[in-house]
Amino acid sequence: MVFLNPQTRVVGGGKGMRIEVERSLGQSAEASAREIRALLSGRKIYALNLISSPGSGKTSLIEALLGRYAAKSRVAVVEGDIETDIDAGRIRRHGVQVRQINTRSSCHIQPSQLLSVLRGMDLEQTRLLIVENVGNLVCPAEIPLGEDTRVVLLSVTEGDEKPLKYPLVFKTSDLLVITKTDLLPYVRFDVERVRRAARTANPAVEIFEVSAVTGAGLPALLDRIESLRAAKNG
Ligand SMILES: Nc1nc2c(ncn2[C@@H]2O[C@H](COP(=O)(O)OP(=O)(O)O)[C@@H](O)[C@H]2O)c(=O)[nH]1
Ligand SMILES: [Mg+2]
Repeated sequence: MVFLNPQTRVVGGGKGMRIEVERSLGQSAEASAREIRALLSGRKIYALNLISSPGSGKTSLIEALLGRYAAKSRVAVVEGDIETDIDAGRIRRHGVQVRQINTRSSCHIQPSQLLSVLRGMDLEQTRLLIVENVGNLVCPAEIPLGEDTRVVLLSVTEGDEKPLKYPLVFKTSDLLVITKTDLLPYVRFDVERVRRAARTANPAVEIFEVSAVTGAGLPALLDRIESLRAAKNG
């Protein structure tokens, strides 16, 4: 059986059959991202795209930030997972508007999926949109969703060489959040090595160290998100 990803089509037939990347669908992903950007700008919504491996602490970070966010009616969350609405259920408990996208065979949220979900949401009061992408350090980095700020998370249990092994996501992210710092005493993880590698990939990257368990570093991250949001939309 042949599985085709959504950006692939079969052209020709018989002996001459070949599989070709469908460029126009790639362009349509860009067009959807442009539409998302226009929709967000028109409504004065600032959007974060959270990217990391599965289990790095994306949902926990969103929950910890929501716990400190006074105006919950101003936040909306979109969860991306291959299957289940487990993460959306976790976020819903915090009293914010949330939608779940199940991507099934795709290792990242498609811009068209996000666009269609956003069109069905009540975004009247929303000023901050947090998108949790599918847990993957590779594919989501290749697909802009029209976000204002891309955030890559790396937990201290994943190894400090990851920025060297997966450079694209570190190169294209505006913020790097090193998570689970409460576990630093128990693992070999050289924070300075990660900082150096991340800055080599992207000299402008802003780096935060947080623990969703102890709350360390969360106020600084939240302040920065709020100042970036205000700088865009006032
Ligand atoms: N010790 C510790 N564990 C954490 C922290 N953040 C998340 N976790 C745990 O890491 C696991 C994965 O977290 P989750 O937020 O679901 O990660 P996601 O898959 O990236 O959304 C869960 O067992 C969390 O309880 C943290 O700051 N410290
Ligand atoms: Mg999650």
